[in-house]
Amino acid sequence: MDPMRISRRRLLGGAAGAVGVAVLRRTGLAQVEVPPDPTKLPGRPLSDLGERSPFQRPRRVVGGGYQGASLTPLQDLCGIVTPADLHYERHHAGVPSIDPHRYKLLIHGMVDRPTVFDLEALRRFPAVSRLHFLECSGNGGPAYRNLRPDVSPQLVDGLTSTSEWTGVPLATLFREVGVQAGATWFLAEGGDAAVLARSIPIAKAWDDAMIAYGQNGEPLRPEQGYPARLLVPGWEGSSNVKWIRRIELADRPFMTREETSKYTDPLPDGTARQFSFVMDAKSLITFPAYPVTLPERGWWEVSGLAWSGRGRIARVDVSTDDGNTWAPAELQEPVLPKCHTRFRFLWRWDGAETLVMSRATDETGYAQPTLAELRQVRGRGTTYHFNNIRAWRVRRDGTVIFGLEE
Ligand SMILES: Nc1nc2c(c(=O)[nH]1)N[C@H]1C(S)=C(S)[C@@H](COP(=O)(O)O)O[C@H]1N2
Ligand SMILES: [Mo]
Repeated sequence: MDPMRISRRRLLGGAAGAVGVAVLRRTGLAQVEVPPDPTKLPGRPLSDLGERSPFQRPRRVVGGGYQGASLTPLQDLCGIVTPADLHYERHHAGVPSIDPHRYKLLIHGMVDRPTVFDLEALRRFPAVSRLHFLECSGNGGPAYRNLRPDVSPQLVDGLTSTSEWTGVPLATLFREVGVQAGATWFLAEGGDAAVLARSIPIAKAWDDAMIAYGQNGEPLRPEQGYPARLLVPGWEGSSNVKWIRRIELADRPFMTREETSKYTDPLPDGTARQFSFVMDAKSLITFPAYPVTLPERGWWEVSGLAWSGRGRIARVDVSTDDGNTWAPAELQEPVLPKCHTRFRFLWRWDGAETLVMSRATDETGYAQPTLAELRQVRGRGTTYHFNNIRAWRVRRDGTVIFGLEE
């Protein structure tokens, strides 16, 4: 056992925590073994490709209650960026293998100059790079269905990730082909076996949609749509069509499978919610969370992620007393629009059982609802957009489980 650990436990177990820490620093040093002389240890030689420390083995979880998905290990990440090899995946018929030299994107329909762009052509246009989250609208189903307490942040909400995306604004391509008057929607179609297709209002192209070919400083990963995908920042994952091969402009939506039988939600009043593009503000505490155990009472930093499809996160409030009182968490820079934002909150745990929760508010004033509030407007038949407040139950023995609600 680490002697530092023992002395810390013994000292902090005493009455005066602050004094304990001061004593720990001094006596701790005397007890710690001097580390081996590093000049005597041969280091690894240079390599042409880096890899993670063998002590770190973060992994996506394939499945985990979701179909055709692998989930980001949110609890293993720091900051806001998701390493590309841990970005969640969701696809309906596998990852196609596309030769970048044969890749083509056709833009046609209500345009003056129907055009086929190859990858080189796309890369010749002025590029933009932006950090944005991407989230599947089915994310958080376990939280909404409220089934079991032994779920990690990865299993609760692992269908969200943040990357720096590089590409050409769709507005640039639309100016190039000349959008005809009266065009209001476009179809985005993927080149995978699912031929996933979504209708997108043209306003999103004039706003911030892009054809992305870069992810965190390198070409897209195959799982993320290599060599190019549509990115519609802040909008539900399924509208960010990967392996994009065709865009057709029209004066109406196309009513594809993905916006009729799927990605449409029945509401309690018998109507359906369709084209629910925007991802509402949401937050998730990633520490402390199942399966960690807090080894002792005292000061802990609660940390997590907040995001909104409408813009920037304005504030995150944290409650450590079953939701009775809330206090603002610190937002860690950078706080970017439509991007994961890291929040931190210092908490002195007194050792009693309690629920720890976070509530995000975005710059439009929209605040994350409770499960009861969300259920009231969406009912129980819904299968998408679960942004209700999540809770972690910290028990007296320091174990943490997902806080199920009645
Ligand atoms: N062509 C194509 N695009 C697609 C999909 C797909 O199956 N095929 N899945 C969609 C869904 S449901 C989601 S949530 C996101 C997931 O993007 P990611 O795998 O890069 O995280 O891609 C969307 N784009
Ligand atoms: Mo999705």
